[in-house]
Amino acid sequence: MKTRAAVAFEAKKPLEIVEVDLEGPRAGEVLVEVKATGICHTDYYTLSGADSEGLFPSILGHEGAGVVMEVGPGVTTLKPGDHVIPLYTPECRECDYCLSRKTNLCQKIRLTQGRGVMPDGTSRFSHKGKPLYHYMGTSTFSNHIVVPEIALAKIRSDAPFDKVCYIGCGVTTGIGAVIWTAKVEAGATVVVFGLGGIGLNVIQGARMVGASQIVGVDINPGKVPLATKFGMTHFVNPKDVQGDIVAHLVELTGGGADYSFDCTGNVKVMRQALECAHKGWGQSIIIGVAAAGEEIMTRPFQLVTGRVWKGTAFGGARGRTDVPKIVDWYMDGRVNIDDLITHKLPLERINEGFELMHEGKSIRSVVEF
Ligand code: NAD
Ligand code: DAO
Ligand code: ZN
Ligand code: ZN
Repeated sequence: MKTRAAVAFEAKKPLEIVEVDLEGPRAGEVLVEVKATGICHTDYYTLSGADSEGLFPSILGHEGAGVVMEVGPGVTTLKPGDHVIPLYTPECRECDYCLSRKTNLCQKIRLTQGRGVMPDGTSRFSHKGKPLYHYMGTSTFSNHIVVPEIALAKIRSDAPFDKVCYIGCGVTTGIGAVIWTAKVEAGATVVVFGLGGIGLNVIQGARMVGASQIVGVDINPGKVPLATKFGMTHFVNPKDVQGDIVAHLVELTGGGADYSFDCTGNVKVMRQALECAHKGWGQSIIIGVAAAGEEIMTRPFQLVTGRVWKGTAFGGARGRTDVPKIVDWYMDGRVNIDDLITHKLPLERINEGFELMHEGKSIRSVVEF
């Protein structure tokens, strides 16, 4: 079939809206009509060329929601008409990783997904007879996509696509980092570095679990009103701190944070996040994705004295199991997504979404097909 997509023909160049060819689903695969997609910082990171694993030409996008149109042979858990969220972290429920119950990093299709192709090693997308790479197994900047069954979470049919698409990455990553990776408990002190599309969801996760102090740290004070609405109790702009930011945060939290989160992708900030964690028990969770080749650093004594450094992908969520729960939390009014969708754009204006993000003017831009 033909479909419309925003294609990344080259790094550092604007996306081009073109008609592409899409082959139908093969065994274990599903054809989905994407109704809406968010634009995440990670799409920008890949388009910028900073992602050493970025492949071009490709169709980016990994934060979508849509409807199943057709299923390939052997698909048993989905049928045409089902509403779904594509998962860049699939959940096969049978690989060693899934069965371990210790991680959400299902490895069933990891190799081919990383190579920009479907599990059989080929692409379903092409343009003028030349294959286009898939991206993160999702490619939600295309109006239609083919995705493995294990990379689709079935969700309730009354959830609005233009909001719940954000659960495909940002919402789940932020809230999940709090509840599944860090397991923050009621009464805890939390410091969140970076109050963008991820950090604000960390803040709302911390409020959901009853954290007593939620400190937001950002160099852009324009983030304060929304962060406060989402549960931030204290704001620190590193540019306004005289002296050492870590010492300032340790003092503000009465000895250090029980939990800190990096939502910037800056390795210097990651170090600050680790070192402002409480001696003896503080945990610091890296969410931000640093540029290729970057390394984190601290004095080992920081760990010897009990601080714990962790990372999280997709908030530790097992997508097919956990994503439908977050959709329910949104529909029940327990999770606020509406205030984070700051811009809506048609596909033709998708590049404006990247500009808004780059200029710090948006939290989430959502493209509706
Ligand atoms: P964003 O651009 O919306 O937000 C980043 C925020 O960090 C901005 O508000 C910015 O002002 C702030 N910031 C920048 N430098 C800072 C500094 N030195 N100190 C304090 N604040 C600073 O980005 P986002 O969409 O929220 O994504 C955040 C990071 O999370 C990115 O690196 C993204 O790639 C990553 N990410 C990771 C996962 C995962 O599963 N681990 C999932 C999605 C996104
Ligand atoms: O190696 O098994 C694996 C999974 C790697 C992919 C995890 C991606 C999470 C971080 C990227 C940001 C997502 C938008
Ligand atoms: Zn993302
Ligand atoms: Zn698996």
